[in-house]
Amino acid sequence: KHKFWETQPVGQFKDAGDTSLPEGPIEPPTPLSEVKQEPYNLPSQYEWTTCDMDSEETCNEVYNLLKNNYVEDDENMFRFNYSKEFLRWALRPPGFYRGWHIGVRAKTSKKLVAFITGVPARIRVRDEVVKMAEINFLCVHKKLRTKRLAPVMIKEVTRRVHLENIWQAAYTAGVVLPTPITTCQYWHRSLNPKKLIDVGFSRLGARMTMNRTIKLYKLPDSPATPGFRKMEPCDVPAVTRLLRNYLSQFVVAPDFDESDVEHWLLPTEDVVDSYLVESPETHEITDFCSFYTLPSSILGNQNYSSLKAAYSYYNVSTKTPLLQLMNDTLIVAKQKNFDVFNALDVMHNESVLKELKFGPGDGQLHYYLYNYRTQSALKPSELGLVLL
Ligand code: YNC
Ligand code: MG
Repeated sequence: KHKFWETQPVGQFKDAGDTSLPEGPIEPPTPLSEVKQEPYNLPSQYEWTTCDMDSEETCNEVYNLLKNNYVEDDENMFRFNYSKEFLRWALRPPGFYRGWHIGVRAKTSKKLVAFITGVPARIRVRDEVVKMAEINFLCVHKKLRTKRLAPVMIKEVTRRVHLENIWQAAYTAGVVLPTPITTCQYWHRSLNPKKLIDVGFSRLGARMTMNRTIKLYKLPDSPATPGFRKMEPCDVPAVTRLLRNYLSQFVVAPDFDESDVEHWLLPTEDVVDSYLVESPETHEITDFCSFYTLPSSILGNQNYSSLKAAYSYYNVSTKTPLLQLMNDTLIVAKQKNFDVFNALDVMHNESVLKELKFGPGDGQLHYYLYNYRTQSALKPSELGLVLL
């Protein structure tokens, strides 16, 4: 059934529920001298290219490939439209490897036709901090689908990760592969219900009018929590402490240091937004929330071409109840003109989603580890990792 994935060191469906298998690496590392030194072979019309995301021209090519060929919803109404600034942020974290930004070009036209990326991360699984690659942006041009190009790209990124002496990876996908560590659901909170209904993202509820719907989703003009403010560079040490302490309770979570927090969580315009609560009395930083900006193209609508979506990222509540913190997050997202706020049922999110008027989406997001077995599947609430 999975001709490629059956050959890979991932949890296999036939082993599901076998508790005799130990948690940890499925295969041991091999000596670096035994890692294949040459790239895998592509069909003869194509060639490998390393995509330099510092180059405006290359970044444009990647942007356009993804804009036209990346992930769509099941009904092909929307397609992710990651911005160039977002791609630069996502692909250039501390210690990134340029060689992990892998493209495929047509040899004659030099047109970019496929892409896959990795970035380095330290991810903790229970008590073990493991160096991993986070794999993302796997994309094959629509005209080249189902030709088994994806397995070659996955093998090539794996080879380049191995050359850096890294043997594990984390990734998410909307499709079921062998074998998810957990399966999460997206929830959506309407901020601009009229537009969402007009473009077919949501439907008017039973016995609801447009005016009642608009009223239902109305939010206050400004956040309610005293001391709620945007994160600044001087907050990096305090936010790192707060976040590290919070993430320590989850089975799988990133092991963030200050340079990671600076990169992943300091606000970057139209890419990532972070807010915190600074106690007006003690000036202690007690709570934190963040979201990233990922618009979708609206395919074939007369009136609208883009859906402005915010995605919940990392949130920490120690003093302000999570419900109030997330409500303030919705308020700033509304102020910034987002149409919808999305969140997965990871960490403690599930406990507040319904009350905040999120509705469950269709389509699930499966989380995977490469060459690392977990004893059993996790609950989404045991997962402390958000991938982009
Ligand atoms: C997928 N999303 O099952 P089997 S998510 C992984 N992730 O293999 P072909 C996938 N594998 O089942 P196509 C996958 N989708 O026969 C399909 N596959 O064993 C597997 N879509 O290859 C599939 N982006 O080339 C099958 O299929 C084999 O032409 C079939 O290409 C697939 O970024 C794709 O959804 C997804 O652009 C490129 O459909 C194409 O259809 C496409 O014949 C729209 O491939 C965009 C889209 C995926 C977003 C993502 C995470 C990717 C993770 C990849 C795995 C990483 C492993 C770890 C590597 C480092 C290890 C170290 C150390
Ligand atoms: Mg293909």
